[in-house]
Parts: sequence; structure tokens; C-alpha cells
Amino acid sequence: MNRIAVVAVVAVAALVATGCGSSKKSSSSTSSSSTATSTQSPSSTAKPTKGKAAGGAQLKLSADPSGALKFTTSSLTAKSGKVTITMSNPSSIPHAIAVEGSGIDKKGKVAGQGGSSMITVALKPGTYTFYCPVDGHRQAGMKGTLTVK
Ligand SMILES: [Cu+2]
Repeated sequence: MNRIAVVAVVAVAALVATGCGSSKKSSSSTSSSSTATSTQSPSSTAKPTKGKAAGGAQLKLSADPSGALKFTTSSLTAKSGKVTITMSNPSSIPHAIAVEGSGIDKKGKVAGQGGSSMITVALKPGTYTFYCPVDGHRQAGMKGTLTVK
């Protein structure tokens, strides 16, 4: 047992010694000059990333332009957090956007042709339903699934 332990320690010590010696010789002179010049740029590029996160996610969809009681998509996906959903309405029938599920029940204003309806909701991971709250539209199929991850 003792003999094996001594051999192992000697072997590790030899590896560490050679490893340190070779890396110091080859890299120390070149790396010191490159780190000095690159320290200025990371601090300036980090600021715009914070501003983007504060605005939340943006989801866009449209009511069917031909006048059918449906949206142009039946499924939306978002990351959890603040989500703004904007529905544009190119049809002559008034429509709106609403989201329901997991304690959320929010309806946007009804938009006529050329207008848009928008809601902002704070969503946790889960499955929600988005739909048009105008009478009869949801029942006719103007709805879809919003998946939040
Ligand atoms: Cu509608």
C-alpha cells in the first residue's frame, strides 16, 4: 500500500512540474499583451443586453384577412416573463386578442379593419389559450395554443 502511494505521488509531482514548466514558457509573453487590449471592449458591449431584457418578448399575429373566424396561426411560443402580444386586423370584421390560462385572463380592445389589438401579460411556464373575445368568434375556432417555456 505505502509503496503504491509513494509511486503515485511521485508520478503526479512529475506531471505537475513538467506541465507548469512548459505552459509558462510558451504562453506567458504573448497572453499578457493581448489581455491588456481586450479588457476595454467587453464592458461597453454588456450594456445593450440589459436594455433588451427589460422590454419583454414580442409576439405578433394577424386575424384572417379573408374574413374567416380564425387567426393566421393556431400556435404561439414564448419564453416565460413579460410577453406582449399584438394582433393586427386586416379583415372587415372586428377582432381582438385575449389570453387565458393559469390564472391569466386578459382581453385586448376590439380592433376594426386596419387596426390592432395588444395585450401585455406576465406568463409562467405552461400552456395558455389565445382567442378572440368578440361574441361567437372563439366558439367558431378563432383561438390557438400559447406555449410558455
Ligand atoms: Cu374575432
